[in-house]
Amino acid sequence: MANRDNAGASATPAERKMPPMVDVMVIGAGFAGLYAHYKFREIKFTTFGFEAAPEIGGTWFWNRYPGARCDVESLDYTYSFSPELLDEWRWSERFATQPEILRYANHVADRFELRREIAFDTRVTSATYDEAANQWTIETNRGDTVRCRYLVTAVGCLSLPKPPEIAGIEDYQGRWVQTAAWPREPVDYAGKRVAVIGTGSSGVQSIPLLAEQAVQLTVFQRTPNYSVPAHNGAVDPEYEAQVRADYAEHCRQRLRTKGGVPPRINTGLPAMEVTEEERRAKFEEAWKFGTFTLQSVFRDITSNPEANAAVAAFVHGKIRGVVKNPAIAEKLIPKGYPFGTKRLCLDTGYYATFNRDNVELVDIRATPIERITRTGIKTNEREYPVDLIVFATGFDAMTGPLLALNIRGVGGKSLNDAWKDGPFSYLGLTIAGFPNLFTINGPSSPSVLANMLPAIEHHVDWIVDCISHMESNGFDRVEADEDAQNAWANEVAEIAAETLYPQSNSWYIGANVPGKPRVFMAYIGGFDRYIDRCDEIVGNNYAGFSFSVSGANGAGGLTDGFEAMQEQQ
Ligand code: NA7
Repeated sequence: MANRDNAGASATPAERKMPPMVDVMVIGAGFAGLYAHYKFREIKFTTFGFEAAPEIGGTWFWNRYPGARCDVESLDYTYSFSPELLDEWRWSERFATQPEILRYANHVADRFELRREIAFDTRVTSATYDEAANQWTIETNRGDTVRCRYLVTAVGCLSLPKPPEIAGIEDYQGRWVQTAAWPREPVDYAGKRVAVIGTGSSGVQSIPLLAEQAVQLTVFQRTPNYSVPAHNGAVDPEYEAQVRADYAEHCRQRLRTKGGVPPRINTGLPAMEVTEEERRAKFEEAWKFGTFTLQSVFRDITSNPEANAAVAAFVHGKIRGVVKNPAIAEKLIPKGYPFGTKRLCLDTGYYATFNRDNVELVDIRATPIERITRTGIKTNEREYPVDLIVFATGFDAMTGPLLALNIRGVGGKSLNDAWKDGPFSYLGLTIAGFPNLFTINGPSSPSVLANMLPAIEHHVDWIVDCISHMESNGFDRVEADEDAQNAWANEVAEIAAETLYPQSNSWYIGANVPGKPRVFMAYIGGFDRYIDRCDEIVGNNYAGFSFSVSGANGAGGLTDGFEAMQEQQ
């Protein structure tokens, strides 16, 4: 298993040329962290960053399992901040693979020299606000202590994998791996008996490839997921030419959409207002096109139970059409929750994989796993001997990575206490009681429901504008008001309640992690509407935020010190 906690590295903070103080500390060096460094450098702020992985890439560094790909089309999974970057980067596939996305991240880091202020192999162990100094102190597992005026988290939404939760793992004599921490050296599964636990996106993407080489693949399914064919292939040259004719405008259009991706097939109609024949034709068109279109081809798929049932029945028919054994097909058909309310998967040959002789599906709701033994997996029915267990069991999503930072705000209050009943945040960007802390793609922003790249750019731009506004008005402390935060939490919950999403036991609502509060954690009103709300609040003189002058001093001197140190290097 890849080591997600590289505590063994030996250089001391002094040897590592750690700055004692910077303007902005950025935690994480995925797409969000990289852009934050770029943007703060543009306004001449000093930044420094810690990253637990040995390289940049965030989620795209860790999730290197077979078949790992983006489920947003490559031409849209791009930064828009640099026209030159848009021009020069060419994607090879409609949905990019993990290695290609990691190459893109590295290209961006090289092109804009973004590695310079990042310490890798370093995990943040605490972040504490010092009210007297109006500074944050960040500590790491390598003994570093760095202070900063502003703290920006860029830790990702799906970056804290759930531990294997099944009894007996310590007894197992074979090898086990997690999709979310797939080893860098090749994992040999050819000719082996392989088990996969979990059938979310990571399971759905890896299962067809594992099945091709394993002598026997056993899939342990707790909840069947809806998956639609990706129809991956080379980037369509005609579509690419159309996008590239005015790429910047295409990117601007992303900001005016519900999901951060300009829709290609969208009737804009309620599904039940057309005839059954027309509805079916549109579902077929969306199915053939791929992407998340089936979810948005009619405007009420995720809000009207009747519309949702219609699309669910359509997909059930597709699964029955592909899977030859009717009993297996029935096991694979999602039932009991609305279509699309657990994250939809995009696949290449997923359902057809269950027609293979070397693939077996175990429904662990019918025959629960009792434990892992020395040699395999034991359900209440029988034991399955396996050489390799792949845990594709997902993440403590959205709040997990933030809570793991051990953040303490005003009066030493911990974020874990503040969020014991669920994540409370204003706009998903700031948290009452935690001044000068900004959370990129934090809970209660669109985050996982929007295309990550434009969502990141929007948040980083917002944060930089907010801090620039403070600086130019002589303030050095910003904090969300508790009332505004509560009102925002209500707004987010009310919008979610208008949809079918809260009905399913998804990670959006924390249901996949035992004991996690059941709160819908993303703003589901649409990326476009969210941007409008942010603009409205800024236009209204940052309504709901308190700006102040802390009276603390000393920050500038130390910051200047780091600048001098950087010049010497
Ligand atoms: P997901 O979507 O959370 O899927 C995890 C899967 O593992 C899902 O089928 C879970 O069943 C199953 N699971 C989780 N815990 C257990 C235990 N303890 N026992 C058995 N099965 C379990 O994670 P992914 O990594 O696939 O995808 C995450 C996102 O990454 C994805 O949506 C894309 O946005 C990219 P459950 O459904 O909870 O019953």
